[in-house]
Amino acid sequence: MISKLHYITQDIEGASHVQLVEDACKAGVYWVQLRLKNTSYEDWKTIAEKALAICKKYNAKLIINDNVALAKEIGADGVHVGKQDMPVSKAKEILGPDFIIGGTANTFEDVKLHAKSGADYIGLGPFRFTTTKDKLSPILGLEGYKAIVDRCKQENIVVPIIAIGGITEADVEDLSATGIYGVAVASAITHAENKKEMVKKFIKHLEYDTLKIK
Ligand code: TZP
Ligand code: MG
Repeated sequence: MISKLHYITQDIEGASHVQLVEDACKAGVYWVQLRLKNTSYEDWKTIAEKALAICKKYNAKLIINDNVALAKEIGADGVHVGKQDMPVSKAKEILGPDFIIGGTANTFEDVKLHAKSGADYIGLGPFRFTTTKDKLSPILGLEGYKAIVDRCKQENIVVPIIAIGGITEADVEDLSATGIYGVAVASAITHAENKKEMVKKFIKHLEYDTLKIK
């Protein structure tokens, strides 16, 4: 099952990606995307292996951003491919049916292509401006989500859509009303004063009845 709350790691002063993974899992997140930039394969592997051990301990899924080879080598739960990365179809060819594959989308056409290629979920965004990601695609806002989700309904596209980009817990109710399945956040959890409370708020808004909050 695809989680309704995805946590994405990010570069920050004072905490490593591994630490952020542990914090998020402790706070009650069950789905973590490890998103490293400008890191060598070997360094990324060291970090990813630690992150995977933590996720296993907490029964959380670990998704590797961009790096299909690494996801395969360490036996992560899945991979997330961006618009400039390997296509979902190619990632599927390499990883086979046992890995979760997510793809980034900004338009209905992107969503349709990923759905056709067999993506397990689609990260659709950005919702609003964020400094967490460089080279942002055009901002969608609530109207953008509504229009894309409506077209998905018309064309029977049922892949879970995860909203992303500058999302705070205060946005989740409105976003959910557009018909999206869940949300992916970095800053809102990374910089929360009390991560556990923040995760609880997200989960509450997402009506996350299937997950137990520790
Ligand atoms: N893709 C689109 S926006 C984004 C990514 C990875 C960053 C999400 O981080 P934040 O801090 O929740 O805006
Ligand atoms: Mg990418």
